[in-house]
Amino acid sequence: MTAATAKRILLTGFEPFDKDSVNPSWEVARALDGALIAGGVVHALQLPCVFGAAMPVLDEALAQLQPTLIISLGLAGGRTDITPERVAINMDDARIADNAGNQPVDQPVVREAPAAYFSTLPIKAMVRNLRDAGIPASVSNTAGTFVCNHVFYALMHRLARRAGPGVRGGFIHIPALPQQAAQHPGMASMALETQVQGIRSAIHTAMTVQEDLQENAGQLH
Ligand code: PCA
Repeated sequence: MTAATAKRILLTGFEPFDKDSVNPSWEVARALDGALIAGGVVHALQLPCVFGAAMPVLDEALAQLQPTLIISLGLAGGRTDITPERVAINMDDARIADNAGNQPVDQPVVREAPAAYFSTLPIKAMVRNLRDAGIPASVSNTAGTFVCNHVFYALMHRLARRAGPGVRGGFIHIPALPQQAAQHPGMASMALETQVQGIRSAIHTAMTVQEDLQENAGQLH
């Protein structure tokens, strides 16, 4: 298997937002750029943290690359675990302004479209394999209502309508880096090296596991 014959994996991360100088989602994506994982080659793409501007960038990459696997990464400051997201909702409701000053309230991501889409990644198998590798992980049942959920929803809407068979996609939120947590005493963090190892494992799982595990990952609230 060479890079020329490999399947294409699109891995996106976001630019820094909310006055941060770094976003681990982009640091992880670019660390894996060019990696060959389970017969696929990773193409890293940075997305602007701007409602309305992120999707055109992703759409262009989808059209050019025709990837068979798309995983978008985003920072969830305060989370302890690598968290594959279960569901994207058709709702933009921004608690803070995005990088262009937009702060939509209760706007649909896509007008007259379904309320939600489920990830088509094997999220439970990903979590199981991450834990087995000694990396904290759990399924998340909400990607929030900011730019990450916006991109996740729009991606799943695109895939539901146009993707060929076998094209899968979804979203994974990741914790802050130690250098970020150092500015917010008490905040959880995970070293970049561990995050990169974790996302490499998650990609490997997505490339190799067709049927997700039937394991309990429910939450009471
Ligand atoms: N996290 C934000 C947007 C960009 C990012 O990395 C979010 O969770 O919506």
